[in-house]
Amino acid sequence: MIEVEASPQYALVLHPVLGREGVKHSKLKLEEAALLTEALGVKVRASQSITVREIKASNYFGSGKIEEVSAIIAEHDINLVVINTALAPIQQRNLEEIWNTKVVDRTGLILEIFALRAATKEGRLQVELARLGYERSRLVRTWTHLERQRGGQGFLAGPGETQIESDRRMLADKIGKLQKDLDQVRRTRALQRTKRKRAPERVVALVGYTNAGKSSLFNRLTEGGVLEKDMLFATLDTTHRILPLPSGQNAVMSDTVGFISDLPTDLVDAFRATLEEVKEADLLIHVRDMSDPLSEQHKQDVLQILDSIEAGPNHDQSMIEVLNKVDLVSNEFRASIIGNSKQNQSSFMISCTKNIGLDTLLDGIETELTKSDHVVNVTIQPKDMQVRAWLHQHGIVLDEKILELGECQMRVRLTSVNAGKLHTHNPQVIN
Ligand SMILES: Nc1nc2c(ncn2[C@@H]2O[C@H](COP(=O)(O)OP(=O)(O)OP(=O)(O)O)[C@@H](O)[C@H]2O)c(=O)[nH]1
Ligand SMILES: [Mg+2]
Repeated sequence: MIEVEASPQYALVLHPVLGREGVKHSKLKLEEAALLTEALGVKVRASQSITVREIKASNYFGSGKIEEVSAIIAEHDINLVVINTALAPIQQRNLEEIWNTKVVDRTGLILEIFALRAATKEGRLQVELARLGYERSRLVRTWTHLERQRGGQGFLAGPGETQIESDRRMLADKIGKLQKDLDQVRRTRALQRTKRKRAPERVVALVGYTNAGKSSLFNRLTEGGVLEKDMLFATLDTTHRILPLPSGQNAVMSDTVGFISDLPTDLVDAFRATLEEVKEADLLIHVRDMSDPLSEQHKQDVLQILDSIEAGPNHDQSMIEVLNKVDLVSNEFRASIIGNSKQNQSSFMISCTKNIGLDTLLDGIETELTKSDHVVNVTIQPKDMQVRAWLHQHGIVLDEKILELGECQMRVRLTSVNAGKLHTHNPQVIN
């Protein structure tokens, strides 16, 4: 059998600089776009920031810039141009025609990466739904002038698939069916979540910008087994593992998809169910990459996304900040971080690779989780045994003894909400 090699993808990455974006900032954003492109398994042949004085409705760039880019495309055999902004469908299509290459904007790029990474059924359905939502606005697009370059179900796939999608009604049907499948998968997930909620273990969810080190921390603190890689969006699907706490008790930790600035709304919507988990966690751990020059801006991006899903400190959810990768920062910078974190008790400096600060962080997690807990001593009469079952379900039983007459004595750790419920509904059992 003769194997036909797919033609290689050589990408040109462009970061449009509008207004007064600083040189340093645009350089970093360009680097991020190049990393995103590489996360697709595409080779970046050239990359550059490109000043845009006025956005043109039809082609985005003015004719001079378009010619400059044409020259780069010819010089480097480029067959994919990534433009690090959101393009209107018409702009994208016109540029594809002028340059005779594929053109992908930032949203398309992120969706494509998600399509590649999604491994679970829910993940795949969510990405597919987001992709169709994005494609719906681009139905007029024609791919026929572009040869098929890669298989798979992503955007860079060939014309066969997109031709089908050019039928609006079929697309609507497809979206409807996907939505139904997704609802089914989500019902199962909600059920699992309810089960987890009923379990006494608290849930600690890792959140943060992509590549901050969430999975690395997850693997250090739990049995792990999650992929940690220097690649944007290495993790897409959520994983749960037992998190052993210093006192010997257990919590559950979840590792999930990372955030990025300008996360496409279609994607945030599609991943709402995954993000629900974040929202319902007892504690969030915001992992930050302190070696990243845009760390502060990424922090703001993460807080904003959390806000948009009604999670995080602005929504009464406890959160710890973890300053990761301190092994990579200068001594001066580290000293300044220490200075700042002294003022902020819920901030921990760590390095996953050098094993720095992990024990202190674990203590901090336990303290935060049990901060508002109440330890209650109870004696339950045989007629009240349903209270015993409730306590086992909702609390952490620290000690339990059955007395001769069948009474049950217990010492139980309860969240303040559950302690309140016990006081209201079964005050007779409290010693
Ligand atoms: N030097 C250094 N590298 C680290 C540290 N923690 C994580 N890394 C590296 O950073 C890269 C990204 O780590 P991950 O744990 O995959 O990051 P993530 O936040 O899960 O990223 P996504 O799943 O892609 O959102 C990997 O190459 C890690 O080895 C650290 O403390 N120091
Ligand atoms: Mg990860």
